[in-house]
Amino acid sequence: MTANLDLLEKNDPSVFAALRGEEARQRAGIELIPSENYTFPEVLAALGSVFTNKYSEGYPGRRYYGGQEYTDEIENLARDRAKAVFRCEHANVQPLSGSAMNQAVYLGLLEPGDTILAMDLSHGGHLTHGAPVSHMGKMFNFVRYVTDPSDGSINYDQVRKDALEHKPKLVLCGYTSYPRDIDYEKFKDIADEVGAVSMTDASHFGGLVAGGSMKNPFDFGFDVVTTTTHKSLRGPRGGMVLCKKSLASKIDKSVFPGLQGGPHMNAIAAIAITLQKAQSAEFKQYAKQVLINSKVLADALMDRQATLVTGGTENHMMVVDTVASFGLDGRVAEETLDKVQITTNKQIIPDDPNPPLRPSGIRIGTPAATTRGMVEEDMLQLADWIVTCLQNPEDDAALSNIRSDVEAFCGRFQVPGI
Ligand code: DSN
Repeated sequence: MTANLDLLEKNDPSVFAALRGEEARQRAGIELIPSENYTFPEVLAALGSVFTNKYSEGYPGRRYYGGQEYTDEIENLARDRAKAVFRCEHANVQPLSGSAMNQAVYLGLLEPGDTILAMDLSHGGHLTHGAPVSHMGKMFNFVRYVTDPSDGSINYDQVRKDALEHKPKLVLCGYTSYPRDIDYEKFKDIADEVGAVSMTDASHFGGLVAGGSMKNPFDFGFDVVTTTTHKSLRGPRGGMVLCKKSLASKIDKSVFPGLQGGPHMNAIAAIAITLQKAQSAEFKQYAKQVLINSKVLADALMDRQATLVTGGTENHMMVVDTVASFGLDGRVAEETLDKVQITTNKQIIPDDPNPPLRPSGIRIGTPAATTRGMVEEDMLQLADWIVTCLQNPEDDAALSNIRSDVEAFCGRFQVPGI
C-alpha cells in the first residue's frame, strides 16, 4: 500500500497532495456529521485491493464472467455475516450505495404509480423517501408523513390515519435527520392493517442495530430493512437490502439485472470485513458509547441554552435550531464551526421557513468522534466550544484560540487507518 502511495506521489502529485491534505484535515478536526465515520483500517486495505479489477455480474455460483472463485467466496461471506448480524433470512450486499438500495426495493416490490407512505424530507426523511425532486418521488405516489408540531416526534395516530386514507403498498420508517427512536411495533401494525410491505431504512443507525444498542426491526417482524454500510457501521461506502426469504428473489432481480451492472467487489470484500468486526465485543461497546456520548452532548448543549429539535436525542444525532438558539442560520453556524475545525452540516428543521441552503439548524452526531475514542468528558468540552463559537461568530481572536485548542485536543485521539 505504501509503495502504491509512493507511486502516486511521483506520478500525480496533485491528487497525492489533496489526499494528504484530507488526511491532515481528518486528523486535525472533530467530525460531527452524523452520517460520517472513520472506517476500519482493514476496510481501507480491501477498498484499495485487486478486487476492484474484477467484473462479477450475477450472484455467487451464477455469474456472467469467469474467474469468480474468490469473489464468490467474499460475497458469500458478506451475505452470511449480514444475515447473522441482523438476524434476517436474506441479504443482498451489491447495492452501490444508499439511493440505489432503496430504489431497488421500490422497483422490485412495487409497480410505478403505487403508493408509498414515508417520512417527509423536511421532517427528517431522506431524498429517496419520496422527495418531489427525486426520480422516485416522480415515479411513485409518495404520501409523506410529518412530525407532530407539539414535540417534533412522529405522531403514530396520524401515520395510521394517513395509511388508512391512502392505502399504501409499502410503509417506510427510517430517517436521515430525526433524533428519536422508532416504535417498530406501531409501524408494523399500521403496515399489516393496510396489507402493506413494512420497510425500515436503517442507514443512519445500522451500526447501532448491529452492535445491539438500538432495536432491530426484524425483531418486530419487518419485511425489509435497508442500510448503508459507511455510517455507524464503519464500513465502505455501499448499501445492503436485508429481507424475508419470501422477497429474496424479487430483491435480487431488482438489484441485478434490474438496476445495476457489475457490483463493486472491493466494497463487498470490505463489507464482509466490517460485518465480522460488527460481531466483536469492542463493536458492541462502541455502539453503546455512541449513544452515551450523544445523550451527554445533547444535554450539555441544552444546559448551555441551545434549543434542540424534539428537546433531546434517543439516538446518535441531535438537530440544533441555531436560529432559536443563537440567532444564526444553519449555514453561518456550519461555517463558523468549520473555522475551528468542528465539522457539522446545515440542516432544515421541521416546517423550516428558510431554504435548504440557508436552513434554520445544524445536525450533529457522535459516531465518528466515538470511533476516535472520545467519551463523556470530551462531549462536555465539545459543547463548550460549539456554544462559545456560535455565541461569538464574529470574534476572530476567540475562534482562532479555539481552533488551536481543537487541534491540540485532537492530537490525543488517533484516526484509525491514518
Ligand atoms: N447524505 C446522508 C446523510 O447525511 O444523512 C444520507 O444519504
